[in-house]
Amino acid sequence: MRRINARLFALTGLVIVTITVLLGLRPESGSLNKVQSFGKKETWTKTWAAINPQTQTQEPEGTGGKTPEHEHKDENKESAQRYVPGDSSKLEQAVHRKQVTSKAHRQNATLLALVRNSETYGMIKSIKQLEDRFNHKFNYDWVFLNEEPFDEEFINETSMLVSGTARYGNIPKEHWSYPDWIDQDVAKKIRESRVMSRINYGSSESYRHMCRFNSGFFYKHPIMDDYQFYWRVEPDIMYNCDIPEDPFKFMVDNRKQYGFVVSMYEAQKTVETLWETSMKHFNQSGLPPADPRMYEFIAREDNTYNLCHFWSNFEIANLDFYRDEKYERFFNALDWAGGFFYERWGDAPVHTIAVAMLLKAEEVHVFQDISYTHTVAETCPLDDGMRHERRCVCNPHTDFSWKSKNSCTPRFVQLTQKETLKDHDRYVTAFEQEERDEKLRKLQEEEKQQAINEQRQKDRRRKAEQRKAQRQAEREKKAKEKAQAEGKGEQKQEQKQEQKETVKEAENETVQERKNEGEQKEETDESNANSNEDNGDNSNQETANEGTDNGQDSNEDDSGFDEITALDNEDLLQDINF
Ligand SMILES: Nc1nc2c(ncn2[C@@H]2O[C@H](COP(=O)(O)OP(=O)(O)O)[C@@H](O)[C@H]2O)c(=O)[nH]1
Ligand SMILES: [Mg+2]
Repeated sequence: MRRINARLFALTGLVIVTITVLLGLRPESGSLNKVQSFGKKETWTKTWAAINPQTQTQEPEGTGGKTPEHEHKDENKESAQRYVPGDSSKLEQAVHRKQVTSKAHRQNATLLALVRNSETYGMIKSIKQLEDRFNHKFNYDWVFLNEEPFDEEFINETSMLVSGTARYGNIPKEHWSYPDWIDQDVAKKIRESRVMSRINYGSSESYRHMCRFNSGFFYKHPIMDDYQFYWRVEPDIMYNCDIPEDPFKFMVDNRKQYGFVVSMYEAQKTVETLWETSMKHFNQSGLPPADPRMYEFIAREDNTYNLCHFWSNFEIANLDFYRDEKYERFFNALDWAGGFFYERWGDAPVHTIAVAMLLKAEEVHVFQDISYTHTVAETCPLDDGMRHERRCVCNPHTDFSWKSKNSCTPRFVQLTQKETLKDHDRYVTAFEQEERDEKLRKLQEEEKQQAINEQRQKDRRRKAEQRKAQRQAEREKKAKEKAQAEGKGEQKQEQKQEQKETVKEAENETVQERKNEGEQKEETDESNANSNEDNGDNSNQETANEGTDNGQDSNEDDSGFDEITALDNEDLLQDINF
């Protein structure tokens, strides 16, 4: 009977989910993201009390608040959550035990990578970075997980580089497949839709399994039972500074549950109904935000999701946070809603919403002294002393955390600064000072360039005036001399001939003058180009701007030149007096 009930509810749920998803794909579905949700700051408790009764149990009757996933779990508790020792061995493919040489005291922690065989050489780059910068002093274990068996090449290449024991785990099928309530045809159609084709990984099936695994299963792998903290590592990442202190120890000593280095905004289209689903779950479970500051970190004024998330490709966290029933129920609610397959929910926003709802600000840490690079983002300490001391090879001017408009870290720091960041003021002050310096430098450069241009224009006008006066004097002198030499009774025909010659001469002069001006301009352009080159590679933008400025200047100069020569010709013709 219970089974029939469960199937019936699963079927009803499936219909609801399918309708929701299809609605979610319509353009006006943005409103779905707006939910009746928790209020903020001082008012959130009130709001919570007010809205809670209205949003009570919308889950199928008779489940006692449990989703079919819970039912499934109850029936197969052992297989779904934990593996009996006999089975565990199948999931640990290989172990390369290393002699621990470090005398440093280690925490109960491991470095963890979910990785494919095809990423072997990206993975060893990451291992080398972390070993050189950190782990050679501590010899923490490495755990590698894969839904396919690791090949010999992967095991050989990676085990050679790690200083701690290397463990290779296979992911059980149940953790990397479709739950039975997901309509795979619908999921496929969504993946193949135009909307998804425009989203990063929107059409990928394996990416969805990966995100679901990282959201609700990585901590359930039997190998992970041996540890309390993990540090997530991906292939092809970089650590650009030494890490002299043990971040695991920092987490333990300071009672931190979750640590990150980068936070940023998620693509809205990947999480159309994630917020709504999450808030509904927390409302129904009677779980208001544990800390209004953390809620505010991810919520807009109107209680919708602001899309901020901790970038989970780096995270150091306490596995007990995920093993807790509160997180487990949250994940089950999301999994039941189907958004890992019907949308493209990432594990990063899933972890972030859980952290922001269930932890206090004091339990979350931003590692600002770790310089980390992954694809589009690189963090770099702004403090010169720290960078030099830690032999950093990163550029503080392009630090993602404080320089990118896509970074949520300043928001996190503003909301939680005193508790989470001792030297916040120093970072912010340095950042603001740098911005001011940059503006001032640009302004001064513009002023200098303007003064140079004005002076050049003045010089050119002065020289043109001088030349004009000189020519006028010469013409007068010639005319006088001629008049004296030939007397008054000269033939008119001769006079005309002479006048023609004078005009020709004047024209030649004008051509010559244009040529001179052209040469001068070339010289100026050349000298500008040289001075741009002197500014170095970083000034591309400025160089482009300067180029435009020069273009304008030279146009102005040309028009000045034409004006002057036109004036000359007019004077000349008047002088000639046909
Ligand atoms: N074993 C396995 N690992 C995967 C798969 N897809 C992604 N990963 C791993 O999951 C992590 C995130 O994937 P990645 O492609 O880097 O996604 P991105 O960081 O969001 O661009 C990386 O450590 C990948 O190696 C997969 O299909 N199988
Ligand atoms: Mg990656």
